Amino acid sequence: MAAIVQAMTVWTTLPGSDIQAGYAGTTPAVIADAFDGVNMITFKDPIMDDARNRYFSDAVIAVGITTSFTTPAFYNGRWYRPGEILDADMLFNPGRTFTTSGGAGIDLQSVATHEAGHLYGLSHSAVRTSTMFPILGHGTETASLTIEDTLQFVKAYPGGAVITYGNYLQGTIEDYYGNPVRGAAVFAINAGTGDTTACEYTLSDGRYLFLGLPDGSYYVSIYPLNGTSPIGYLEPAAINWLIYSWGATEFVPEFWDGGESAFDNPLDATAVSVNGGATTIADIITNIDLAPPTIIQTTPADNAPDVRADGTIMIKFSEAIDYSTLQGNFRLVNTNMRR
Ligand SMILES: [Ca+2]
Ligand SMILES: [Ca+2]
Ligand SMILES: [Ca+2]
Ligand SMILES: [Zn+2]
Repeated sequence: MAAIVQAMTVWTTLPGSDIQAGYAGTTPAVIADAFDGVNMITFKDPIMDDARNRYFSDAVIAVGITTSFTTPAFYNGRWYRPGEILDADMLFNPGRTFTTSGGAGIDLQSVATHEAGHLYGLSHSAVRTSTMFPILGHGTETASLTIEDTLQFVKAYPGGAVITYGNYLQGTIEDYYGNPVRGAAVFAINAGTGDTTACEYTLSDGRYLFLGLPDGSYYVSIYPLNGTSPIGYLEPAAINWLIYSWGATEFVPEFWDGGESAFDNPLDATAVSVNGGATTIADIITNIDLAPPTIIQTTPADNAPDVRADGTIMIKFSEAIDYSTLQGNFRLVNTNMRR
């Protein structure tokens, strides 16, 4: 109980945030109902029990599930705004072993702190050291919060002082044609240490906002959620429903530099100064991708004989491709016509 309570309150006691949460007691209910208005934390929900119904895989340690509507909705006697949370439940996998003492098992408070972030509405972060990174860190690493976690929470539940006096680092990510680049991961990298301090994702209009970054100099970089190693294998589905619904956007990763254009050197980086509650702007125009995708592997191999015309052909490219461009550019040649 102490570990769970600590996991819930480590967030709500963050300086600058304005939200209250409290323990309301135990319940005889077993099923975590997403619409019962009870924010339940359970180790017994049979839906998580791999041995019985395998609704969740063995790999799942716990889930934090929030219920909200995507459009304004009247429910249970009141209106809810889109995205407003009306129910939040935390379900631990009954098939896993947890510990609060460093013994055998998974550190309960570390898992609960991550899931508590979800209960408060936070998405997964692309900052690998953060508690909200989707993959559990070692030992008790995620029982405490990083600057990234703190910033995300305070931005979600800001006290008036943060809104009035906090640092703003913001901008728009657009392509060469002025179209917004949605769901791009934007990183604020400490120019002194090279460490990634924080991450945001661009909204549907291509805008991003870091609120309350500590004073300092930062590089701003963008990276697509393309499931590759530099982005921690993250894809839009791993972040949140909204970004997933927009789909992944492919673009060339780059830094903000003083002369931003669609043709700059993606490695040119200019640090921006963030301090004194001022608003710092860093707009990025994504670069025209001049490197075409190349074929790295085909199955069957090129020029392989006796390939079945109704078999599966697999082609692996060096990067994501526009599927429609394959039409008319791919054919099987029958070099050995026989009847
Ligand atoms: Ca519930
Ligand atoms: Ca640039
Ligand atoms: Ca550029
Ligand atoms: Zn998670």
